[in-house]
Parts: sequence; structure tokens; C-alpha cells
Amino acid sequence: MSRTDVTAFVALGANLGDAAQSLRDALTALGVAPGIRVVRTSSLYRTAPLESSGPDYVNAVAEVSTTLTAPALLDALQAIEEQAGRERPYRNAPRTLDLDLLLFGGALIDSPRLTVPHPRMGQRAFVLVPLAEIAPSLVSTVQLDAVADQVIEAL
Ligand code: A4P
Ligand code: MG
Repeated sequence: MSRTDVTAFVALGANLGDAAQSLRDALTALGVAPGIRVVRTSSLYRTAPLESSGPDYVNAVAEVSTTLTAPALLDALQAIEEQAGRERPYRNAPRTLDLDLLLFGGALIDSPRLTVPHPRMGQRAFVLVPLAEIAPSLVSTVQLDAVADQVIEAL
């Protein structure tokens, strides 16, 4: 790892089309993107839509090591969303692929296009459960208990 490598966590979600395949394709795309290395990936999980409509989601979390800045990593994530045919008719619309940046090292970012840590991650089993699978030290039992009523099962 060079001095400029940062460990970041990316949340993946989809609930249109073959959502599981979309996530697998996105993980492949992440792995070949310049400046991004996929270190580990969680299982895929089937989750009930939260503040959203449509079919169940498939969600996962990936740990990446990157030489990119946080805004450049967001650019790369959005380019992969576009490749997957993502449209944005309205907020929380069903989607072919959503890639959110959860954590970027220990950075605190609050800019118009990027908030890190992701502001809603602590309320979401579909983020906390896969994150706890690959980085247990980052998620507490108290946090998991707080979202225990949300339906989530490993695929
Ligand atoms: N943005 C700001 N901070 C970030 C960040 N840390 N990571 C900006 C990614 N993007 C960030 O996102 C809107 C804008 O947020 C981006 O242009 C970026 O500059 P978007 O992906 O276009 O829109 P969205 O997905 O509708 O909004 P958002 O905020 O990503 O939605 P959420 O809050 O992530 O919720 N239920 C289940 N079961 N599984 C899901 O995956 N996802 C959502 C989306 C709702 N319910 C769900 C799931
Ligand atoms: Mg998003």
C-alpha cells in the first residue's frame, strides 16, 4: 500500500432487472477502474425497500483501496452507475444500480455533492449488516440492534 492509498467503503444497491447480476457487474467494474482496488466484498443480501418503492433490493458493501480523492472516487462510482443504465426520475426511485460512498478513510466531508460518512448509513440494516460482515470493528451491536426490525437475508 503506498502512502496515498485510502481505505473506503462503498454501498451497492439495485432493485430493477437482474439486481444480483448488476451488483456482480458493478464489483467487476470497480475492480478494473483506474486507482481502485477491491479489497473485500460482503455477501449479497435481499432487503425490503426502505423509504422507497418497487421490488426488493439486493444490497452489498465493498471495501476498496484507492489512490483517488473522494470526489474522483464519486465520479468513478457515478460513471459505473451510468454504464448500468441508471436513470434518476425522482429521489429514491427504483434503480438499476446505486453506488454510495459510505466512508473514505477517516474523512469528514460536507460539500454540495458529497457527504461522508454517508448521512443515512446508521439507520439502515442494508448498509450496517453487510458492513459488519466485512468490517466488524466499524459497526456496534447497539447500531445493529437499532435496525433489527428491517427485513434482510443473505442470498
Ligand atoms: N451524494 C452526497 N453524498 C454522497 C455519498 N456519500 N455517496 C450525492 C454517493 N452520493 C452522494 O444520489 C443523489 C446525490 O447524492 C448524488 O448526485 C451525489 O452527488 P443519487 O444516487 O443520484 O440519488 P438517490 O440514490 O435517489 O439518493 P440517495 O441519497 O443515494 O438515496 P439513499 O438515501 O441512498 O437511498 N432500500 C433498500 N432496501 N435498499 C437500498 O439500497 N436505497 C435507497 C436510496 C432507498 N431505499 C433503499 C435503498
Ligand atoms: Mg445514491
